[in-house]
Amino acid sequence: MSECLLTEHRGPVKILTLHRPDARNALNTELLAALAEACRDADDDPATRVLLIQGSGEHFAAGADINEIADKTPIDGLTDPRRQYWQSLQSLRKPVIAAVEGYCLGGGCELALSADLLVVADDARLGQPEIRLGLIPGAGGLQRLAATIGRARAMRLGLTGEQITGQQAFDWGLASHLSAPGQAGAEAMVLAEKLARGAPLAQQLAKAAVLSATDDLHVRGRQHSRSHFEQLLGSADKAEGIAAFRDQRKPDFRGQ
Ligand code: CO8
Repeated sequence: MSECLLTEHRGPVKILTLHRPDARNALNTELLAALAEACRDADDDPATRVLLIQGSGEHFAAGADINEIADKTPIDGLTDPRRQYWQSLQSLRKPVIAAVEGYCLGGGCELALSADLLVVADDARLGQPEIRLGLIPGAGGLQRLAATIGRARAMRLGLTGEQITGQQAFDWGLASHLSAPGQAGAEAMVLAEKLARGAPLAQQLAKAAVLSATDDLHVRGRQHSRSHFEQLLGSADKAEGIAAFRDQRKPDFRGQ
């Protein structure tokens, strides 16, 4: 098992903790692979009733690993296993809860939005900052935002890359539960234990019913986004966006 992911069974709840604290738990391929495998196993394991995903330390996840993205080209999209990992993470039958503290950005926000229930600390910071790197979210983040908080707010987050607080995410209907700072994991655990006492088959079908009205409608849009994300990997703007992030300066985008 990867050192990037901590796993723990607490009765019927499987807790998966993203663990790259030095990189704000950025989702590199190793971490995504481990997470996808652990989630698939938990989904197939009759002893597990609920999955809980959280970040170690003070943050959930600051997105895909920018150092990996820096070297990716559009052609990598043909061989990159991450597409499959995301697919696995987004097709689980059992209830998934995400507990969000601190930064929850980019692919980290897409992961949190893929969860069925989202517990956010009121001072958490959520957003899709990919646009500032000359990219777009590649795992369905903008479709989910549009379906959840509407066109205007999805445009605002997608085009500006600005962050919102956990309180705003809750007020906008993006998060299902709000906690005090530092309490998201504990509150998510209480929720997970409650769900674990529920009827598994009915939960599975209730989840499927909600997804049929939200996510399932956007499958084609998500595939487009993934392809468009991969296209942008070859742009000069992406190289400039990542260079600017590393140099801690403002990017000079040229539309190339
Ligand atoms: N990738 C890799 N390393 C990161 C990332 C990241 N996303 N975020 C932070 N780090 C690293 C920093 O480089 C730094 O490393 P070091 O100490 O070695 O210099 C360390 O974590 C701490 O970061 P900061 O010093 O910047 O910490 P701050 O507390 O000042 O700021 C922030 C934290 C606000 C999170 C800041 O680091 C930041 O803006 N990070 C980038 C956020 C971002 O742009 N995320 C989007 C990435 S692109 C993406 O997610 C595309 C998803 C596509 C998914 C589908 C395709 C598979």
